Amino acid sequence: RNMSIIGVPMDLGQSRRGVDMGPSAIRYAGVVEKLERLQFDVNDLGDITINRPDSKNDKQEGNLRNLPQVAEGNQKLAEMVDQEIEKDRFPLVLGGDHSIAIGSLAGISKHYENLGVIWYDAHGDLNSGETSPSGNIHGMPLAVSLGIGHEKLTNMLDYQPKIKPENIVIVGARSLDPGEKDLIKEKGIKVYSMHEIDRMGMTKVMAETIDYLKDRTDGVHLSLDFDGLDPSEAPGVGTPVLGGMTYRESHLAMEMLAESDILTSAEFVEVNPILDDKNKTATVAVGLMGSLFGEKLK
Ligand code: DIR
Ligand code: MN
Ligand code: MN
Ligand code: MN
Repeated sequence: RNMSIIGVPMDLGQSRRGVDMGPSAIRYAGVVEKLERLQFDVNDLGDITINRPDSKNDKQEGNLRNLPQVAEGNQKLAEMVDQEIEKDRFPLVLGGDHSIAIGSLAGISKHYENLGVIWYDAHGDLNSGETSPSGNIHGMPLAVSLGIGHEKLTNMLDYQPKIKPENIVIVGARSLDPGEKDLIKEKGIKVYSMHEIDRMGMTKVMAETIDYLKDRTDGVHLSLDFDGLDPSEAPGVGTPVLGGMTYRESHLAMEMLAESDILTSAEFVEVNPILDDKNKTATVAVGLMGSLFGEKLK
């Protein structure tokens, strides 16, 4: 199988420096070697250039920090992802903060009638300028992909919405803002919070997720935010939340996805080597990619 790696050194969707070095940290942890050992034809396309704002013009344009630069970076990513799918290559996107899901989904979703999305995250990322407590765009990409938010983001590649609410499954949520909870209710978005993971176990959560998406979608994107994992096992993240999914639960989830063979694209985001413990989080990332791409099956 053919795979293209795209690095996105984006840190403008949130407030802590260092997450722009996520792609380097994941490469350093051996992502290319791992995937080649799994018999992928890997093309590492390097990093997209992210232009930084020249002055401290924060929170311009309706509570959206760094909107022009975030939009520009995501536009480039969307075009690149689109091209790789066109060439029949599996896009593997390395973040960067989670705002880059805006570009990934814009590029991917053109190719599917009913794209499914698994949002593996402590957060819902369902805010807009109106509901966001922070003004950080990394808390908004799922809403943007539903067509909710600033039109510079929602209308990327000139179509919207990118995804339908019934094709989303959020896994691992434990920190949702009031506006996000309202939107989840209003749209009937499927959420397995930590409560359900504790009660049902990860096996049942993933089995249900896969069953649910298999029937209704024609492609599935995995968007994995490392703060979905417990900070004791993935400390290198900008917004850690206690009580997350374990290393083992996460491997199990990836292995079940590998067995199901439903994935058509993936992104791994929010690895921040500056906040990490000896590149532990990037190392976990490469381990999880091994499981996701069939290490156990080969
Ligand atoms: C919070 C944090 N809900 C916000 N979001 C994060 O700023 O909108 N998402 N950290 O991953
Ligand atoms: Mn195309
Ligand atoms: Mn996120
Ligand atoms: Mn998160």
